[in-house]
Amino acid sequence: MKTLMITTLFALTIAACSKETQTSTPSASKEKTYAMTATIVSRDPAKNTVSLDNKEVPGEMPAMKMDYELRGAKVAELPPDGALVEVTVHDRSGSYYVTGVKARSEVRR
Ligand SMILES: [Cu+2]
Repeated sequence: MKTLMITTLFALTIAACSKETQTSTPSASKEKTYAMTATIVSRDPAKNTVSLDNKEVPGEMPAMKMDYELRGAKVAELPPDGALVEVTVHDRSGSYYVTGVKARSEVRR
């Protein structure tokens, strides 16, 4: 039952992002990358995924909470949960993963 719930939740978050990307030209093999500022919500060391609560990236990703696979590093090595970070999002036609997670000092404006 828990698996079903997680799967459903995952499908919903993907759908939310897909809505944004469907308007752009579909290109199955192209990978798009962009920087995103987010707060680390939680992590799953077994799957090496990290849940991020991100700020809006205009034209790419509305502000939302979403799970991402982390590549090139272990989630256990990331800054603690609650930390503000800057990540590189890799978007392969609606399939997402992140790299280059760096702690970011608060920017006051
Ligand atoms: Cu998203």
